[in-house]
Amino acid sequence: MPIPNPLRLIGAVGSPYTRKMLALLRYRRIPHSMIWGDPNAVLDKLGIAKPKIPFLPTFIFDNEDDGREAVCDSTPIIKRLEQAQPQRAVIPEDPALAFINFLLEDYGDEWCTKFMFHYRWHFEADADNAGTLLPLAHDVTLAEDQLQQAKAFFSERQIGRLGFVGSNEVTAPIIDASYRRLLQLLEAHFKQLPFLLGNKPGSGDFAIYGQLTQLVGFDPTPRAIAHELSPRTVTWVGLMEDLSGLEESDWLVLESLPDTLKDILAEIGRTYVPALLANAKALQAGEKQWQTQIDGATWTQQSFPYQGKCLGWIREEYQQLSEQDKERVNSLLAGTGCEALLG
Ligand SMILES: N[C@@H](CCC(=O)N[C@@H](CS)C(=O)NCC(=O)O)C(=O)O
Repeated sequence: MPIPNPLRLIGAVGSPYTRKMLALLRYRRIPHSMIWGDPNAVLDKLGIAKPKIPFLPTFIFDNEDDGREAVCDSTPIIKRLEQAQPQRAVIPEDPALAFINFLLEDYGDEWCTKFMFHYRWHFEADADNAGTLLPLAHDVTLAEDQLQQAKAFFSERQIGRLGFVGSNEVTAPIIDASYRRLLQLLEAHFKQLPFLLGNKPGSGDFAIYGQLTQLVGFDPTPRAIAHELSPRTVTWVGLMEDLSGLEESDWLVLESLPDTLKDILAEIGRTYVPALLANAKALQAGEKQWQTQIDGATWTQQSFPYQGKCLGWIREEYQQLSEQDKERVNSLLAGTGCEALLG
């Protein structure tokens, strides 16, 4: 099916996945129409059936029977857009490089979001900021008493969800250290290259960018840390927002990626990989909770079926590679800790 013109999406400024996709559409020059709002309300108004959980962002595509369908989940949507429009792709043609990009995208979506959610609701100053700004993003004219009501309702619900991402008193220092390391690694990387894999962005850049829009631009604690540790990342987040004018350029070949990218992969291996593996093991055993050593401390959190699927998708992507491409991936991942994902 061709991409509707314009492609409508419903989302919020305080939603990292909305920002990921909006920047991606701009870079890809896909005509779009951004609807700021609650997908439930907007879809009801448009008379379009709702997905099981209408996440932010929700996209509206055409379906086979001449109707409209509401679709969520940014990663498969990115693939769908690549198939429909090959120009200005965000998935590399080289399958081995595409696999590394996929891993970076998954890390951005699933691990960096822990930074985002943790800092937003763990400390009082951040929770106070988000509690006020998020309801206003739905309606900037909201009356003061309604704003206070919405703030109380929303903050309580979100703080209650901290456990879903594994944020608690024990994991707080691990999350903080992991965020700071990523910023330092990105600072070093951006001295070499303007994007993760070369001179143009891949979907992995957009995933990490999406989370960083919030960490750098919305929540005060992680914003101060980013400004302290990585001026290049802060600037990159500003640039990523609109790359519609970036000239067509290239990714590097996998074998010539700088060590700074390998260091980022080693960070993924140090934190996200043990979490993915422990989560999958718990799901298999039917356990509702898991705990494992991450970065020298004990991480405890609820099992999360979606991340079980993420591990399955990473393995599927790897299995689809030719033997030669597997070898190329293996040699890049050797010693990073990410190789534990593959088999
Ligand atoms: N895997 C999804 C995640 C999207 C997502 O989690 N969106 C959040 C907001 S940023 C959401 O809608 N959460 C449900 C809620 O807040 O009720 C994607 O990549 O699009």
